[in-house]
Amino acid sequence: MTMGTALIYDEEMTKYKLLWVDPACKIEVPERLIVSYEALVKSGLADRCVSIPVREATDAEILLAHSEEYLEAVKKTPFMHLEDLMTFTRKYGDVYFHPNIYHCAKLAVGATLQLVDNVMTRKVRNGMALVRPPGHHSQSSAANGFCVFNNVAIAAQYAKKHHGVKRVLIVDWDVHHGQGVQYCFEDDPSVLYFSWHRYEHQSFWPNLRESDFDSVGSGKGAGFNVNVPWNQVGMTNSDYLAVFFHILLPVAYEFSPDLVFICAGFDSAIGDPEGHMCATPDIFAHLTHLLMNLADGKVCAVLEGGYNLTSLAQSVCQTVQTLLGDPAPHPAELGGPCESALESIHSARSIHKKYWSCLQHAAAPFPEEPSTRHCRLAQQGGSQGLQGNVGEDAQKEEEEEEEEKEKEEEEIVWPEPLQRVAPSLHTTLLLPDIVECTDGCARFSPADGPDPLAIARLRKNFLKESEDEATVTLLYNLTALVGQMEKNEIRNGLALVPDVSMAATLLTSASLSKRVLLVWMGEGLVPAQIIEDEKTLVVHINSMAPHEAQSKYYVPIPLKKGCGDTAGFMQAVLGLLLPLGYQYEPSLVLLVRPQGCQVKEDLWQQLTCLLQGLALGHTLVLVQENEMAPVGVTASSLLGNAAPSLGPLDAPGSEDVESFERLRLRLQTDWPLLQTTAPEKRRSKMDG
Ligand code: X5A
Ligand code: ZN
Repeated sequence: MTMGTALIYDEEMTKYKLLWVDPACKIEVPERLIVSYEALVKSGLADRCVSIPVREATDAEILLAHSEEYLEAVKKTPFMHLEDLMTFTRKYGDVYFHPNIYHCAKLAVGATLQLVDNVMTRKVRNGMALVRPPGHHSQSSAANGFCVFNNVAIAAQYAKKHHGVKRVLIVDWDVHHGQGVQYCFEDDPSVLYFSWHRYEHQSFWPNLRESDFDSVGSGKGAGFNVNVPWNQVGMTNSDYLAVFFHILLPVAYEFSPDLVFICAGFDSAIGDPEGHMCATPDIFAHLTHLLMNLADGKVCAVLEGGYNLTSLAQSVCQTVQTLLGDPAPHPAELGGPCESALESIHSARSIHKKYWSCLQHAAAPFPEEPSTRHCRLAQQGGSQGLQGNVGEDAQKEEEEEEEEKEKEEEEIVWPEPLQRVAPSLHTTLLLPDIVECTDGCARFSPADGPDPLAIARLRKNFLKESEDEATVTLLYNLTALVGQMEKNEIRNGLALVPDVSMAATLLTSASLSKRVLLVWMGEGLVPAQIIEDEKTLVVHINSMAPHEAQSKYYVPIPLKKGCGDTAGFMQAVLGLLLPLGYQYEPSLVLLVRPQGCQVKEDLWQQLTCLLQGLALGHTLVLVQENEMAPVGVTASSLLGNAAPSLGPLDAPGSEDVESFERLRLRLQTDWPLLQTTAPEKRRSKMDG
């Protein structure tokens, strides 16, 4: 298996720029690409990727998403002089042409197609194309928003046509609505388009009614267009994660794509002059990670926007480093989503509940008539047309205003993302001698050999006199393994133990780890000695007989049909376990598989893979010794191989979902990332 990460870039795409004054377009500069690529080189990430050359897209390829008239018109631009370029540009919104942009636009599409070819033929697992011009605003017959050809839309059509891809997911995390992509696939159920975007009740560019949450697609494509409009600026890491946990991921898993595109615009990051959002660059590591177990790991990230050069370069690095498989530090300040984000989440969930079984139990839409919320159209000066026909005074004034704005933006600072060091030991296995070690893993042995003092302490504090030498050694080794994880010398591990209860009790009792997220699988009881408190959050999946504790650190998740209920299981993992885990911020994840645990292999792999977004990837899997079957697949997941696709999901058992929702109600005050809806909105005019 040669499963690397592709990086597709060519300096040629830096060779066009704005040739006249246009405040709306001046942020789209060649440096965007230069700094992004340089940051990848400087950090050593570029070297770790498989570098793949760009090519020009053919006419036939461009015509997959554009009209012949439009292509023919753009073809003439390399021969135009300034005046004609300006005139041509004026036909479209917030875009500019340059004699070399047609060439670059063909390379941008070609780069994206190269990425698709290499991912689909498994030459690489995933990859990123660093391109200019961006694509998601361009339409069948129109350039728009710095975009000439719709790179991702063309690539999605191409993947269907040339690689037999049946279902494509496009995740557009750029801060603008990729209306061009929406239009292209509006009635197409084979392409699921998800976009969040700054909207502010239609007052933000491109000011389209159809960017709101109630544009769900049409005809056969109804339900396959998911818009999450942001009605305020300043959205944070929590807001982004909440949308992933409660809208995008459940829908994406139910859809089960064969290929995932990311319209990877980074104007949704802090410091961006367009977005005015507050999510930090490291959030893109987690957003990327959360998508990497869809479609067997086939993820193609394609650059769209991003106009703060510092934020952009950092965000690009975070994305690529995650595609490469490095662990990500915990995102800062996960306080929970804001009220406005919760309203958006609520609206999107309720309008989509009739299309997606995973949202069936979403609350009803807000009572107000949605149409009353679209009347505030912006006074967006200077965003249409060119500066040329504006009087000189007005132009000066605008420039001064712009300068002022820029000064304000300069003051936005945020800490540089932490270095992400991958421990030298990735996956260690603690296995009885007779069990063979999986390729790519190392058998664990304590760094400095067994420490007699520590062993004596272990005997005295934890064990009954009766325990045999082998048990003592094993338990000692487990503590040593966890110790090395805490020091970041080892990333993760798997231990086959004769008594998972004893091992889990030891590892949560000793003050080894600061905070343990204990995920207990199956119907058996969590050992009574394990105390749920701020040092141990217990999530028991498929607890049919939970104990009474109402602690915020004890979360019993029932599954009536057992762990064989794929849809119910994923609903619990995406909507409860992950938000809890992200908010809890563990330093270690203990995933316990006791005897007789019925969980299906592919679900177990999804769970193992997804949990590695937590605790810097420090996961220790404890498997009851006679359950030997899952060692190989667990090790593979721990090594960072993508979990296999689950296929389209059915509806989760409705009794289970009802108990999930009761659980959410009980826990969401303590764990705000669990919220899926805004606190009761104040009564409107009706009561005077
Ligand atoms: C790709 C992208 C933004 C256009 C903004 C125009 N375009 N006001 O981010
Ligand atoms: Zn954008």
